[in-house]
Amino acid sequence: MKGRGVALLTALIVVAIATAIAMAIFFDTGLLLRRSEGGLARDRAMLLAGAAEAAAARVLTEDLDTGASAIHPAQRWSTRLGPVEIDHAGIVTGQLVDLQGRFNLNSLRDPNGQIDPVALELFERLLVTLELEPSWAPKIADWIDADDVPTSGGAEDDLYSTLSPGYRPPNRPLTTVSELMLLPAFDLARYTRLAPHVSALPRDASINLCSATAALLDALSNERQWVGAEDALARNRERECFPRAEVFRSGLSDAAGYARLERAVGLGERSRYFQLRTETVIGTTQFSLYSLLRYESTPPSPPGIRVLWRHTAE
Ligand SMILES: [Ca+2]
Repeated sequence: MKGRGVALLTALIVVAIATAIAMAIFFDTGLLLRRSEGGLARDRAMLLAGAAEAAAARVLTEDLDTGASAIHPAQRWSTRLGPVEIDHAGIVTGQLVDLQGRFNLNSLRDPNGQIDPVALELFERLLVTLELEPSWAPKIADWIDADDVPTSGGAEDDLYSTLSPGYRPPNRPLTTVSELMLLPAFDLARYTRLAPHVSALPRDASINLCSATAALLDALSNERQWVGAEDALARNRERECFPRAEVFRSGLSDAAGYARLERAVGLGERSRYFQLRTETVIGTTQFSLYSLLRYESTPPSPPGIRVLWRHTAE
């Protein structure tokens, strides 16, 4: 009887081991299938996003080639693309945003890599308008200016190297706004509030007043007029550029201040940097892609749109 008991136990153990191996193979195969499906869906999403980029580039080129004196959100480029359902592929939606309607964080750095005091003051006013601490302005300016010498209220190597783990500020222009999340204590709530009003563009990107956010217009004029009245601002923009640069300038009490801002950050009515946000749904999977587009018109090349980068986060 004892021998039969051992044989039974051995048989049970063998069955248990075989079951465990079968389960492991089944699980691994399932995982591999899911991974392959995910990879395929991602590839398909990238193809659809590429198609959305081509469509957006065509609309933008047509709008910008007309030689219109102003680029504004009442034009066709601002209309949402889709949602378009493509058989056996997925659903794609695209939205262009004029990035020159935001404060360019890289304008905090002058052509020599030093902090521009006029841009710094404007950024402080923008933070206050958004009910964020203005003390972030010198910290962000030090993050991107060329030197390692902290400005008043700023922070350089001396702070970041004492953190655990320690790191160093890049001392170069930002490539994405999300880099701000690397600043200690600059949390998601602050980022979410600030991000729609700022961009990370080359220094030649001036502010387009026709698409400037309400908070940016108020920071520029140093008056509280449009924050809280966003609907009225949108209504003024239903047909044409608003405010026209000349009207905005003449409405300010400080004409010299306008000239200083114009020199520091550039003020105008045209744009050539746009963000395309593409949302793609494939089965149950959703992808977001952010493409930075620049309109280029340098003869003898024909005018057109260049994609400068693509990111999965803003
Ligand atoms: Ca620095």
